[in-house]
Amino acid sequence: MNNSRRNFLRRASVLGAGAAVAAGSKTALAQHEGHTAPQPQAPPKTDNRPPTAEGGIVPVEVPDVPRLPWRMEGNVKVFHLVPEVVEWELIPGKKIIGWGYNGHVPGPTIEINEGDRVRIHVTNKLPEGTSMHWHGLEVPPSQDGVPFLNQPLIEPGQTFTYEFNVHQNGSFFYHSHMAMQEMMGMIGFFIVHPKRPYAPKVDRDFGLVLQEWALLPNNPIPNTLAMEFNWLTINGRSGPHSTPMLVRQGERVRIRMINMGMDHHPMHIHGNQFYVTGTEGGRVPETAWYPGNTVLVGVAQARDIEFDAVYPGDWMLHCHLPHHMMNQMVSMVGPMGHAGHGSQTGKGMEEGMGVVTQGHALSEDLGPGMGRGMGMTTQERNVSNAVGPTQQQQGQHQGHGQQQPSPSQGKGSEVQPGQAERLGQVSNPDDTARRKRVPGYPQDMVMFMDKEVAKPHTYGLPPGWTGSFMGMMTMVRVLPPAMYDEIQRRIREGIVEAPQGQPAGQQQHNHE
Ligand SMILES: [Cu+2]
Repeated sequence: MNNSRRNFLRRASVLGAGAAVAAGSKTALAQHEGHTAPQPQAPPKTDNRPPTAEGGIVPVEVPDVPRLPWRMEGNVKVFHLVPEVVEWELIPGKKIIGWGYNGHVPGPTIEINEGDRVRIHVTNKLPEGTSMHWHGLEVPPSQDGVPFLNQPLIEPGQTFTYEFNVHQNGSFFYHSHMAMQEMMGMIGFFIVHPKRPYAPKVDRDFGLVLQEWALLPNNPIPNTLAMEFNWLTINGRSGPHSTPMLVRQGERVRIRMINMGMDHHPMHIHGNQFYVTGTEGGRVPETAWYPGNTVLVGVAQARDIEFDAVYPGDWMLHCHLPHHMMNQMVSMVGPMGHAGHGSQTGKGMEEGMGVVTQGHALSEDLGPGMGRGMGMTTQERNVSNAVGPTQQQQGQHQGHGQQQPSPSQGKGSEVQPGQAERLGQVSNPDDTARRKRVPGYPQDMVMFMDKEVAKPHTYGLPPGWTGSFMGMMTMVRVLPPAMYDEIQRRIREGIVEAPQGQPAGQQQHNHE
């Protein structure tokens, strides 16, 4: 799997180099079969150049996702999609096995022009049947991809070919039309550039695919039945591993977002206002644009936003559902770390998200834990923030009650003993025992991965920046020209350095 993925990547990068295109490409080799005479001047037979680098339209950048190569056959753009099992990393060290296309989740980006005729061969390498739906595109019923309604299933090993004209423009996507396969990751962008550029023109055009995954500890295969999701990704990666979008200060930016999952995502950008300029139905007339800094990208929807990047800075762009702003959340964060009293966490992760075999879900036997047990503790603490300590707790902590100041709390504390616990005022962070008695503790945790996720694109970020990036989070870096050029140089030369210098707040701000 890794190997084929690497091969795909290598091929993609070779193709990206332009001239040397045909050399390593199977498709190209196949095309040359039967040709005996050398064709040194022959133009590349496959291509993944942006289709419309001229005419004021910029190619779409989908961070961490390649563009699907294509070749011309007559006047038809020909693509080849391969549904298959894919292994990849959400963040360094967190591997997952999903289903995608051509070695990627989400699948490679199809990018064409309005008016193109496309032919898309789909070779199914999955162990079960699949089919392709071109979401939002007005195609003949025979090409619409609903199995049994419009076509037979594409069985394992089979190739099915779709062909249609595209008369629309906008942010569309392709996906498997098998519901559970969608939740294994089977989606990709299908971007159609307009014949005439939208006004005003943008300088940068980005694409973000929003997905979610339910992953039990030590299990790399997404639980597609789940209704709760603990890993949230943009273009297949969770924060802080998502590659930042780089913008030169003053550029006009478009960001296209599509969502295929069980939840809607309110996508919020910091420090900027944008207009919503497009939906899954295409361009929104300018008279209907409305400003915002948060746009709800519902399931099966596309939303395009545009703004002028005039404020230099590193601006977060993230889903604002609190549970979508973290990684690896396993049920309730707080009680997990507590040994002691409360209801049972469940017998172990095997039972988690599975079938209840002993009594009902809230019974003594299983408790509301439903498999939260991870070996650290067998019971949960009382989790309600609305009530005071239980009788049991009060009994255990005699001497810490409101009426009886404890010796430890007498030292310079202005807060009444007991009261502090309720208010969450723990003056000494090392007083672990006391912290644990504060209702609701702990909630948020922080993890730093500066080195692990360092890329040329992260150059200049403050040490520790990764502590605030989790789940469905990325950022738009609006960079002064010199810094922008320096990072572009580092990308070209492959220079990767972990952050250096002062942590945030201890350096000079570069904006007013
Ligand atoms: Cu979300």
